[in-house]
Amino acid sequence: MNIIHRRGWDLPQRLASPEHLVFSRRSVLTGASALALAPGAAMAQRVSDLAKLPDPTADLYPAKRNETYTLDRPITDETVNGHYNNFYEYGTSKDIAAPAQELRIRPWTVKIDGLVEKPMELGIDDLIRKMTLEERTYRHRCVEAWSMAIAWSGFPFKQLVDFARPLGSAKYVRMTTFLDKAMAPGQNSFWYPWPYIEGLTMAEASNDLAFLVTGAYGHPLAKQHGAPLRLAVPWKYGFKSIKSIVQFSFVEQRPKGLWEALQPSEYGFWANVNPAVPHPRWSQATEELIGTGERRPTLLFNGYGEYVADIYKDLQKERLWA
Ligand SMILES: Nc1nc2c(c(=O)[nH]1)N[C@H]1C(S)=C(S)[C@@H](COP(=O)(O)O)O[C@H]1N2
Ligand SMILES: [Mo]
Repeated sequence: MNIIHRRGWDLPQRLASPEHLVFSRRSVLTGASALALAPGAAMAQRVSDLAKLPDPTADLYPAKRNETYTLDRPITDETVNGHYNNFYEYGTSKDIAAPAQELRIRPWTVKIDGLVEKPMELGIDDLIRKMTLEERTYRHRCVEAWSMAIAWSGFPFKQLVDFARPLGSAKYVRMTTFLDKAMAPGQNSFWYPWPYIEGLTMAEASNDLAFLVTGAYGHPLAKQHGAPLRLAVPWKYGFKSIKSIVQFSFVEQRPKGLWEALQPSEYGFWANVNPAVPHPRWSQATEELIGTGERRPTLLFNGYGEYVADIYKDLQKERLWA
């Protein structure tokens, strides 16, 4: 047992979060960012107007379920799930569902560029209709030691890679979220140079499990889950799953994601799930199932090792575990 391990056990759950790390350091410096995050009455009005717009892809749901990916636990209740999100563009609490309704998801343009045969820009509805949607049930494990099970709809990341036709020199995919400080007040806070970015290696992105999500629970994605397009990589800690993506760049250099940029000692590039390697401030041995409170042992690669372990076999020198 190392020192880091023992230190982590002492912390109460409410302190065991990236959020705590960021905001305990910065909140002393500014009250302005907190103010900018408070939803007002005007926002509530606009929210209800926006909620009435029909989704142009609604006819594609529910998508046919791919039965390859089965669960060992019930799907997390949709309402519970929809009020337990991390989407700092709309606030740092878990319940950002109401302010996140300010996100405008049409028109929404997705750029595919970098080391590709031909850079492209296309509307989200175009992109979604070029792909084949399916439903998959996935378990997700947050670095904060809680987990959820979700029925996502979307398409394999591999379909997007094939569509993009990357050059042989491409080694990573760098994904970027929208940037609009008026629409997303959280982006006014200065603790990170927005927009949020995240990266995967080509091998990770092309793996069967890597999934680009457009819907959940049999309908188009709720905004707080990162509509209209987000990533789901269930063998990794949740913070790798970037939301509301506007750009996929195929690049040679390893991208530095938001959490890695903030605290590389705690949130590394790879961030695969491993119950035997504690976070510097807490154990990763077990997880709490959100919605039921049940605790279960956490599994290596979150139980998805048969799909992904091969990707990492020649990378022993890298820090693969968060
Ligand atoms: N754009 C954006 N993407 C993001 C985040 C964010 O704040 N902004 N939070 C990340 C974190 S820390 C987690 S754990 C997951 C949470 O996904 P969920 O809300 O669907 O559970 O989204 C990730 N993607
Ligand atoms: Mo997270």
